[in-house]
Order: sequence, then C-alpha cells, then structure tokens
Amino acid sequence: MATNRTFTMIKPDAVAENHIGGILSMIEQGGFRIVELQKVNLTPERAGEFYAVHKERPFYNDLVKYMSSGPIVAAILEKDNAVTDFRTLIGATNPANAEEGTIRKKYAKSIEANAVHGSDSDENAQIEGNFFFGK
Ligand code: YYY
Ligand code: MG
Repeated sequence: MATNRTFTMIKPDAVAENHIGGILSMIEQGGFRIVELQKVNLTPERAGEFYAVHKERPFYNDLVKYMSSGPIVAAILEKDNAVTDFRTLIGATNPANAEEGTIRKKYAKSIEANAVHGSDSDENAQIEGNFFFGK
C-alpha cells in the first residue's frame, strides 16, 4: 500500500500567493488522488522536527524559519508509483533546474521557496504522512 502513496506540502509562499488551487489542480491533472488534505501552521519546533534529517546542513535554520512563516497545506496523494511520479511532477529542488511543465518550474521562487515538498522514498512518505495525519 505504501508504494501507492506519497506525501506533499504546499509551502508558505505558494499558499500566501493563492496558488493552492493551481497546485492541487496540477496534482490532480497529474493523475494523483488527494487522500488527505489539511491547511495548518507549523511551529518552528515542528518544522525543525520534520526537516531533522537536514539539521547539519547550512540552510537548515533558514528553512525552519521559512516553513514556519505562514500556513502550509499538507496532503497524502495516491497513484501507482506515487513517490517517483510525484518527484517527476514537482521538478528539481532548485527551480532554475526544474523542467518545463513541473510544479516548481511554474510556482517556485527560489531554492528555498520552492513551492512544494515531495517525499523521496516510500518509507519517508509513510513517516511524513503520519507526521500530519496520524496512523
Ligand atoms: O527533496 P527536496 O525538497 O527537493 O530537497 P532537499 O534536498 O530534501 O531539501 C529540502 C528543502 O531544503 C528544499 O526543498 C529547499 C531547502 N533547501 C535550501 O533551502 N537550500 C539548499 N541548498 C537545499 C535545500
Ligand atoms: Mg527532500
């Protein structure tokens, strides 16, 4: 079951600029079913926990500040090959390298404010989904 699901967040800039609808539309057009959906604020503590894997990276503190700067939208998505196909749909981390037709190409403003998160493995998809939606 886990292999059919991934986890995403629409990040603070994209939410603030009224791109929730546009991004969810691209997700649905991409063949994903929205299984769970929630608009929520992350405290710096929660954002830090979510990105704990990047704790030692130079961008960590700024990332935590950014991710707790305003509401985000968290969602669990379903599709065959969800994790891989969703990483393809969102495009490269740095929007300068994101391909035409990807969510980040269209909506990302910078490597930090890059519009969306997408899980990088089935295991993390499950962990990250549970982080917001419980078991
Ligand atoms: O999985 P993905 O979001 O594409 O990138 P990660 O390498 O996991 O980094 C997580 C998050 O950190 C990224 O979406 C933006 C931010 N970030 C950054 O601000 N500066 C970097 N040089 C690398 C990543
Ligand atoms: Mg990542």
